[in-house]
Amino acid sequence: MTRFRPEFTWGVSTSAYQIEGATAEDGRTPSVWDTFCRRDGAIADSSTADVACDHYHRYAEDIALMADLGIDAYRLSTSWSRIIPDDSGKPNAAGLDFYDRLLDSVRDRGITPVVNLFHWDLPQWAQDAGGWRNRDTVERFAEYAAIVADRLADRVGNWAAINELFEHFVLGHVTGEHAPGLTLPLDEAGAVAHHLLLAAGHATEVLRAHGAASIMGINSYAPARPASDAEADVAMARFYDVLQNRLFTDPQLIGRYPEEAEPLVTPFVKDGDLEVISAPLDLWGVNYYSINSVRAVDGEIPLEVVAPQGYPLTAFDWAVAPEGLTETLTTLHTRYGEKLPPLVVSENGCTYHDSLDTEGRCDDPDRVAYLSEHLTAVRAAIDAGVDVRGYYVWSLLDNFEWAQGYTKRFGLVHVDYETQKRTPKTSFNWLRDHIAASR
Ligand code: IFM
Repeated sequence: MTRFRPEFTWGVSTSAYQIEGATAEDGRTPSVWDTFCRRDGAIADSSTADVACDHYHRYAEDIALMADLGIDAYRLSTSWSRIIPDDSGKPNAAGLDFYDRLLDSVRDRGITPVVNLFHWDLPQWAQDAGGWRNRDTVERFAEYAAIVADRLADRVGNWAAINELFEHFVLGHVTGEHAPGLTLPLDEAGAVAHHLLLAAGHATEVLRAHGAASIMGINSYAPARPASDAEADVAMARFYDVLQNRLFTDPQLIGRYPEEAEPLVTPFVKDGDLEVISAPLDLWGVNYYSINSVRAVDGEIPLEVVAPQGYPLTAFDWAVAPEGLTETLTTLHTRYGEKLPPLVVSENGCTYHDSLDTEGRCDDPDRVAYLSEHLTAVRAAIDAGVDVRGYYVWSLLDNFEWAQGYTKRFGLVHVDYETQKRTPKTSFNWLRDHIAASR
């Protein structure tokens, strides 16, 4: 068993759109994902998240599972269009009431809520006004942050503004694989990147003004390896490394864009923006799943990310490479030095073809191995001098995995989407014992 200090934070992460369901209840209006799901061919199994895990109605059962798991903290996201259903900016009382009940229930179980304000579900009304290409969306986001903070700040242990800016930027606005499904040329998409960062910075100011106890940034990281020794592959791997691992992190932590990315974003930067973007944070969240292999290709997008050779793969064809987590944590530590806040692994997990056996059990030994190896990788980084304060599994429940619909299961708990029955997997019991033993 990998040992951690008793004050190490154990948690799970989820997001509103992936689990809540109730997309048309109590005044919520569509987000870009509700619209995108209705586009032909957008979602692998043509599903929607209209019901998802029905967490909106079953949250008490899900929080009971968290309590059984023995976690310290629960990272969730709030749905912007549930809280602000239209462009009048007027808050929806029923939407806020839901998060009130949710946070109270989390607290009642002795678990600290970690609230993330944006996990990719932009209200459709904001998209109709230009979405993240439009600088005004930054102001709308700050207004939303103020409304949420006003209502919930007294119960939130730790805040985040935006989850995984890189994925939302690239999948949603460059490759079009995610909502809002745009395929903008990189230089136009630069506006999206800059406005996401600016929105996170403004929201941080707003949260501070509301007395937020602790705020973290969250990005996803993956070491980028060239697919071959060919010069073009090496150059593209280097460029992809800048896009994923530095484009969003450099401005947040050191207040400037990486030189290689300046042509993309400079046209959109105004005086004072970088000061807002680099507002000090208390923690830095690292979402880690895998390493990437990158090769150069001809085409508008001159690179392709492929599964690295020689590694076991998850059901997503992502390489199981725990050493990449140690590398990510130690690289952040050396690259940003004293500018780097203490780290938490804010997402880590895997998807396999999990199913129930005839006895109704869900045995997932591959996930147990994955989690165990990645915890050892975190420990290795700590032993190398990196300040890592916590580890959150993605995710508590099997859920709506974006463009993959329900075909990918990331949960510690199996969800039967027909009946909504929750069945803790072997990995759930393994992690519960692991957490208990490390207290
Ligand atoms: O499900 C996603 C989550 O929404 C963001 N990080 C990666 C997870 C797995 O793909």
